[in-house]
Amino acid sequence: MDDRTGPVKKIVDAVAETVHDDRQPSGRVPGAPGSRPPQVAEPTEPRAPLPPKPDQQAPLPLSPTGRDTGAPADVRSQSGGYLTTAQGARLPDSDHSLKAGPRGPVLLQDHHLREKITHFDHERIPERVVHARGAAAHGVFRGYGTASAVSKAAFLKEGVETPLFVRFSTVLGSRGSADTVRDTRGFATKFYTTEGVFDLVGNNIPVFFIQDAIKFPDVIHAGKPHPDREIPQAQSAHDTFWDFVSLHTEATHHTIWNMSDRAIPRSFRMMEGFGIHTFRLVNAEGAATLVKFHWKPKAGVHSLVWEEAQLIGGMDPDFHRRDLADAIEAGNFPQWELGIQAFPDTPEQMFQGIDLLDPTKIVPEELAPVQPIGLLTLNANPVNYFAETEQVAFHPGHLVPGIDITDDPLLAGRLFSYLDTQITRLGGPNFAQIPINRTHAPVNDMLRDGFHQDAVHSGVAPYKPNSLDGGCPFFAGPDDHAFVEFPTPVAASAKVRAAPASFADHFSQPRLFWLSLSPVEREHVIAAYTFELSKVYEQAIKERVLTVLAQIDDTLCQEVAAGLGLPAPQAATTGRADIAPSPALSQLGQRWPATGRVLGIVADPGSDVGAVRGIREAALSAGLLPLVIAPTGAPLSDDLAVQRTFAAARSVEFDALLVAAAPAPGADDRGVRDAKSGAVAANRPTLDSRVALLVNEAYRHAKPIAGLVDARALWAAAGVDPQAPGVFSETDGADAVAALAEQLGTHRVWERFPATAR
Ligand code: HDE
Repeated sequence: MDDRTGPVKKIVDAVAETVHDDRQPSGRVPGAPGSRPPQVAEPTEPRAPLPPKPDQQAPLPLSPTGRDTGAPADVRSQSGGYLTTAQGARLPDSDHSLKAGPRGPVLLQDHHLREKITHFDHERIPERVVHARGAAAHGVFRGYGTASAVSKAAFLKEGVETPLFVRFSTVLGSRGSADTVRDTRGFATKFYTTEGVFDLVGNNIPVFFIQDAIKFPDVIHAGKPHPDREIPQAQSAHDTFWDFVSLHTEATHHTIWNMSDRAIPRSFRMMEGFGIHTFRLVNAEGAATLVKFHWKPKAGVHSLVWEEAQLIGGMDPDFHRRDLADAIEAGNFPQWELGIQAFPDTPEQMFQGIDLLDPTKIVPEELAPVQPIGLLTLNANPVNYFAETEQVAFHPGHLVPGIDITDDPLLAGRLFSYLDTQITRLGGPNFAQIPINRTHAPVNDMLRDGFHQDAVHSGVAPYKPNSLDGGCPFFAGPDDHAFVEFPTPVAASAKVRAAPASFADHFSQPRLFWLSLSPVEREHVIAAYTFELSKVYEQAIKERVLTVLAQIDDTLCQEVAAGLGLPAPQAATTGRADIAPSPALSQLGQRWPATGRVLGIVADPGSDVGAVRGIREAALSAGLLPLVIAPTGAPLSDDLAVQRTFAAARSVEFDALLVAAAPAPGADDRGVRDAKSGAVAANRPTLDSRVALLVNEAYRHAKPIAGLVDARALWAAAGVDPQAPGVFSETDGADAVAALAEQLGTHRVWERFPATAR
């Protein structure tokens, strides 16, 4: 079978064209709401609907049964220049109900009113019971061929390009909650392969809270808001969460990851992804290999600091989805390598003493290196959030030949849950026919009828065996790309409700994680536990969590206890395993490209416009996204627009700052107008206090900052030590940009605030 035929080839080519297409005129700021700017006056002439923006892509116009329709890409969008009813009848007015005279009453015969209101009444569908808040993008996966020895999956072959759709999410919050809460992130990928859809439904943390799916309702009920007052939203910092995880200690490993910087990512683009469960790959010869899947971001793994995450929650609750969409619109396509850790498929399903069926355990990369098998590029934003991001339906049971499951008891429950939940969420059993869910492989499934049936099946014999339809459809053999379950031997046993003995170790891997972190990262873990437990009301729960922490590490336990003002329980050192750290678990210690990072350039009307223009250009050539921050929105010159005003800007939006001027207080730099105008203004009446706050925050958040000569007056007002690491005083704008870009390779300047001895 040709790996790239029909619709798949079409979308891959389209995607390849967009990858190489310079859609983003250099220097354009992402975020335009439409493909053409509006005019000031209300338009008077009808015209056809505008096309999507160049960075956007709709699901391919395939038939519900996977056929290439040859239709234009926007075939499903609205058409015509006149307002119509749902039946296509043109309407003369949609501003007034039909009334018996201008003063009423309103007439029941107003079919347009009834249609409009009835449809509106039913616009919402149930949000996902978990992972309700998400953002997604289209992209392409290119196989390296390196997995072909272990898997016969067609999409993993060398050079094969497969369209895909990725949805990132938080777990606990409702659909409207903030992006930057402390939580696990979902990382779900739908590959539209030639052999059917393959869904890799993973998270950004490599372990899970529970070992058995039967506990999922428990952990989620504990993490969701309290059922009486429905607070707190999208957070684990409350009694029920800590009550559960301190009693059900298999949650300890996932919990310590949640208390680490991993739970407050800087961007979806800067997260690792993990399949968590061990999967079973099967090659062309029928041999099996156990594997764990990893996504490694090309941009590196970076996080926010907690104060930033909290500020952003209020300032820009859409921070992560905006970041993803903006990056794609600006042509900074996020990329991840897919990799596998491979293990022999032995009857014990253990690797170096680690139970591969236990989803609360990792295998350190130092023991089993992650081997790259392909590259994911996200290169197009969805055209419509509801149609695509909301309606996409993932399912770990969407597998293709060459990728099979193991007996991980957590995975077993998921294989039931995901199909079941879509029936409520998407209103019936035909959700696979929704455009974003349509497979790109031919479908002849004999599933019939049901709500929202979009296919028009022909023939009279949707049953097997039949003769009326010539016995069709036929069963496929392995040589015809059939998905044949791997004949895993099942050990003779008795029915039990029990876990294997190896699942009982709940603390050695949380300790492994703790020991593998750098001192700065450990400080953050201590702070996170202390913060969360300070929000817990019941003393007994805090004390119980401390007994769990005592099993992980003495310093961790003692520091958190000190922060809570409680005595640290006796350390439980007996049985604490002698553990070698895994450096791969730390986010620090490597350099990464700075592409796509946001640079704030502070300027004012008195700034040397040529210098600011030079800074912008240098930043764009370094792959950064430069945003000019000035007292008002008035352009600094004809060709130098302002993207942020002092009143609207906050440091959390920027990865680095370049201060090109020391602006005098703006007309609105008054506490009565803007509370950000604080005490600094009184001390330094010649400087705008919002800019001082901007710089001070960036400094505290360990971000690189640079100042040109004129700007240095700001350092003292902003509480910046000019000698501190990552503070650059340059005379030349391009040099300043180069220094900042270089420093962004390690993301933050932690050397500015050395961690105490841990
Ligand atoms: Fe999920 N999970 N999950 N989960 N999960 C859902 O499916 C469930 C688990 C994950 O962007 C739901 O369509 C059970 C592990 C992601 O649409 C639901 C168990 C991992 C997403 C469901 C787990 C995940 C979901 C809710 C315990 C990482 C979002 C709506 C056995 C490997 C996908 C939906 C998206 C979504 C059930 C555990 C990841 C209810 C029962 C482990 C990324 O079916």
